[in-house]
Amino acid sequence: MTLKLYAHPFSSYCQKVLTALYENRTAFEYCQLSHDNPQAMTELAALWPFRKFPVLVDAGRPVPEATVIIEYLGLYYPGPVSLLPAEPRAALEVRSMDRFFDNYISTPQQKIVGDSLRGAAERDPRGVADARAMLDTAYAWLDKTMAGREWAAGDRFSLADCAAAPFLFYADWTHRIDPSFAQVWAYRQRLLARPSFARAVDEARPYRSFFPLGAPDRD
Ligand SMILES: N[C@@H](CCC(=O)N[C@@H](CS)C(=O)NCC(=O)O)C(=O)O
Repeated sequence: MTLKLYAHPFSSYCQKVLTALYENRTAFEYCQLSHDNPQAMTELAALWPFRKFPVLVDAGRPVPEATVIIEYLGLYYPGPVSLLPAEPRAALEVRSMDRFFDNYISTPQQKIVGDSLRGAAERDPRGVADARAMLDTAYAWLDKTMAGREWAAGDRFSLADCAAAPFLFYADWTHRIDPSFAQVWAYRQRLLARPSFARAVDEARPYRSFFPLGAPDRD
C-alpha cells in the first residue's frame, strides 16, 4: 500500500479527507497522531513544518491540505464516486462551495474553539465576536443557497460536501445553528446520514470529551 494518512479521527479537516476516502473505499494506512505517539508527530513535522493535519503521503511524496488531498486522490486514485466534476464550470461551483465551507464556516469555528483553549490574559473577545457574527452570516447565506439543492453544489455529492459535513457538524456545537435555518438543518442531517461521513463520526465518538466547549449529547 502506498498511501499513508497522518490524521486524527476527531479533527474536522481529517474527517473531510476520511469522508472522501470512505466514499471511494480507497485503501490507505492510517497513522494516527497523538501525544502518545511522538514518532508520528515528529514525522508530521518533517513532512509539513506547519504541523497542520491531515497530510497524505504517497510513496514518499507529501500532500498537505485537505482540499488538495481530495483532488489528488481523484487524479491518482480515482474511484466510482467522482468528487470533482470533469466539466470545468461544474468544478468551479464545487470549488467555490468548498472555499465557502473552509473560509466562512471552519475558520470562524476554529477561532472560537482555539480562543477557549487560551489563558484568560491571551483571549481575543473581539476576534471571537467577529467569528460568531461570521458564522451567523454564513448560516443565513447557506440557508438561501441550499434551497432546491440536495448537496452543496447541486444534485451530486462532491468535495464541497466532504468539507461541509465536519464543518457544519462542529460549527453547530460551537455556535448553534438557529432552528429557523431549516435548509441548513436538513442539509446537516443529510450529511450525517451519508455512510462515509457517518463512519467518520462514529470513529470520532471516543474522543468527544476532547471538545473544549463540551460536546452536546446528540449527533
Ligand atoms: N488548511 C488546512 C487546515 C488543517 C487544520 O487546521 N488542521 C487542524 C486539525 S482540524 C490542525 O492541524 N490543528 C493543529 C494545529 O493547528 O497546530 C487544511 O485544509 O488541511
